[in-house]
Formats: sequence, C-alpha cells, structure tokens
Amino acid sequence: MTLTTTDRYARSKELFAAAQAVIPGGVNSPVRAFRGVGGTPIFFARGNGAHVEDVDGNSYIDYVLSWGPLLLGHAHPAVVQAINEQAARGTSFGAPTELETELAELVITLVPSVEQVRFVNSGTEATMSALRLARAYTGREKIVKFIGCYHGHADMLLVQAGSGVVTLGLPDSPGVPASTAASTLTVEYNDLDAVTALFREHGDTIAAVIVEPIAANMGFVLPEPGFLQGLRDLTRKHGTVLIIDEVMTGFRAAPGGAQSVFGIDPDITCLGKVIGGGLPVGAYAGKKAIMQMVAPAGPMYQAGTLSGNPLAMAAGLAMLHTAFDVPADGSPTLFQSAAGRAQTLADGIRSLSEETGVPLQVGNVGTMFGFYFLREAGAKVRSYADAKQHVDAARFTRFFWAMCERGVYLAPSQFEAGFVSSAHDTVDIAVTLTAARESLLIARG
Ligand code: HOZ
Repeated sequence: MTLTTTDRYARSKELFAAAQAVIPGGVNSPVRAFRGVGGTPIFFARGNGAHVEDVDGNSYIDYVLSWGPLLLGHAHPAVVQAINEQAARGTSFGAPTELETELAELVITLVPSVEQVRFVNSGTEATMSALRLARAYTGREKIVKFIGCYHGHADMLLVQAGSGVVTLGLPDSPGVPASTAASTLTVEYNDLDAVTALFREHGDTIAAVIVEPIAANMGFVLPEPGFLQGLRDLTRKHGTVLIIDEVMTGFRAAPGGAQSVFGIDPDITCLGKVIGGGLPVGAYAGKKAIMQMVAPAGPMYQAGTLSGNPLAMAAGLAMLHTAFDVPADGSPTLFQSAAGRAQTLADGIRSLSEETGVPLQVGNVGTMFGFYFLREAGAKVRSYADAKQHVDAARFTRFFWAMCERGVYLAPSQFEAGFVSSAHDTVDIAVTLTAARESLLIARG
C-alpha cells in the first residue's frame, strides 16, 4: 500500500525531488527513503532535546535519534560545547591525541570484557575489521552470522542481512562476490541447535560467530534464555572468536552494553553510534591477546585518516560522562532516567495493544524499544523467519503516518528499533501514548 503525503510535507517533497536528481534514491542510506511506509521522507531542519522540526515547520517527538547515537537528545549543551571547543583547537591531525586514550579508557571501564580498543569511523568499519582480525587470529576463513541481523555493508556481512535490506525486501546484494558470500554461513536467530549442527560440520574452519545480542535490525528480538551463552560455549569449545556487535545496543541497553545484561564475555565487541556522541565513529575492542594482532602491534592491517577523529572523541567523551557519571547527590544517572522513560513508554504501548485489540509484540531493554504489528494475537517473533510470517506491514504503515500527523517520529520501518533519550520527559511520553492510542485505532481500520 502506498500512502501519499499531503501538503503538510510540501517542502520535504520538493527537497526530495531535488535530491533524487543528484543522489541515488535521494538519500545517503536506504532506510531513510521511506520505501517501507510509502510517501516522501521527511527532511529535518533542526533538533533540540527530544524534539525535531522538519522543513515544513512541523514538530515531532523523536524516537529515531539519528538511529541511536543521541542518548542525550539533540544538541545537548555538554556535547555541543565539547565539539565547539575541540573544533576551535583543530578538527583533525592524523596524529595521536590524548582524547583517544581517554575515550578508550572510559570504554574499558564501562564494558568489562574490553581490554583494548581501536577506533574507526563507522559501524561497518568496526565489524569488517573485527572479522578480518578474527580470521587473522584463527587462521580460518568461515564466519557464522544470523539471518536478519545487520552488521553494516561489508561484502561478507551483506548476506541475508537485516535493516534496509529487509525493509526494501532486497535479495542479497549484487556486487558481493559469490566466493566471498560462500564463506558466510547463516542460521536463524535463536536457533542454537542449527548453530551446533554447523559447528559439527565446519567447526575447525569457523573463524568467528558474529551476533547482535538483541536483534535490533529486524525489529526488536530478544535472545532466548541460553542462546548467547550457548554461542559462547560452542565458540570456546571450537577455538572460534565470538564477536558481539553492540553498534546498536552499546551504551543503550545498559552502560556495559547488552553483553552485561545477558552476562556474556565476548572476545571482540563492535561499537559505534553512542560512542561518538552523534559524530561518525566506530570501534572494535576486546581481549588484549587478540587486539595485539592489529597493526602496528601485530600483522593484521587496518588504518584510517580520520580514525580517532578528535571531534568525535570529544563528543563521545562528553556524551558518555554526561550520561553515566553518577551525580554527587546520588540521584539517578541520565541513562537511568532515560531507561525509566523507555520502560513507561513500552508498558504504555503494551496496555494500548490490549485496550485497542491491536496485537503487538513489544520489547524494551534499557533505552531501546521496538514493536511488531502481528497478524494474529499470540504469534511470537523470535527469528527473521517468524517476522516474515507474522508481521502486518499495512497496519504499521497506517500507524506510522498517523503518528507523524500527531507529532511523533518513529523509524519508517518496523524492522528498526526505537530509542529514548534523557531529554524525553514525562510529558513527551504522555503525549506519545495519547498519539499512539489514536493511531492504533486508525491502524486497526
Ligand atoms: N543502519 C541504520 C539502521 N539500523 C540506518 C542508518 C541510517 O540510515 O542513517
């Protein structure tokens, strides 16, 4: 179903037409194109705290938050000040700065499994480099990934991927060499038996298992009890590197990431988004014995002109300290306040599902949440195969646009997670739930 936008989005429509002439599909990342919900992407002019304003002057409570990074909301004064002060001192040196060590130390303090950190410029670079490192460390080639998990757009990871690939309903991307894809073994999320069978067949040739600890690029799917620990046990037994991709969940599910929520001790962790305070960044991090393989400490090569960029390091430090430092009066951290609001929001949506009779599967951990519109009540999504079978796309589309018209901006795909910031206050949550009630009734039809 395609919904056309009204004049409420007139300027966005003009800008999108102009963008399409010079940018493929009019966007620089596919999920922004609104293909999953029809209509025209909304172009934004500014953001402040929990709110954004589009180019037509409409305001929204924002639950996309740049797809996760903005844990403190838009333009938080501490982050803006850190960026301004660093910009005045220089934006890039291509040489080490103290900021990189400070941010690495902070990450090591927050994420217990991490002993060393290498900063890069995006989540894609982080996962791509982590896999090269796992292959270098083990001397093996095969990797295991889960169907519907998304780890960026590197060739070997663009196999049965989530996020925009799922939203657009694309087959695996042309341009990925068959020989590269052949080294990527795929299994359904939460299917530990299938992983065990893979290890029985290929055990000694598998370099790495890479997994999202919460599958947040095919909606919001929690790991079943024992699934992540099962992966840890299998990888230990077979000398395989376990890579936990926390680009989405890092500093969002909990200060120590989703791995701390589920008690998992991975070999390598991939980070991005929050760690750069809203500027482009990524990192791969983990056990010193493995990280020492990275050049120049070891032979595994990886480099980048803007890696460890001082603006991103300064913004990341400001964001993490502001979110996680415990206030002197012992009051909750800003992260804890944001997580409390996310809980209220998720509980409210659960109640509305019951009240309106619209079946939803709602999940939330820390400051993240997600919900599926289900075709039948009682259906459960625990893998991508389940999502394909049970998810009601038409209802989500009606809900999405009804929410936009009521001033609430959600990800334009139910295969993406939602995010709450410390700037969302109780009024924002109450307004959102009122809008959600009306929108659920519209979606129900
Ligand atoms: N990979 C992001 C969603 N999981 C999308 C990034 C973007 O389009 O900006």
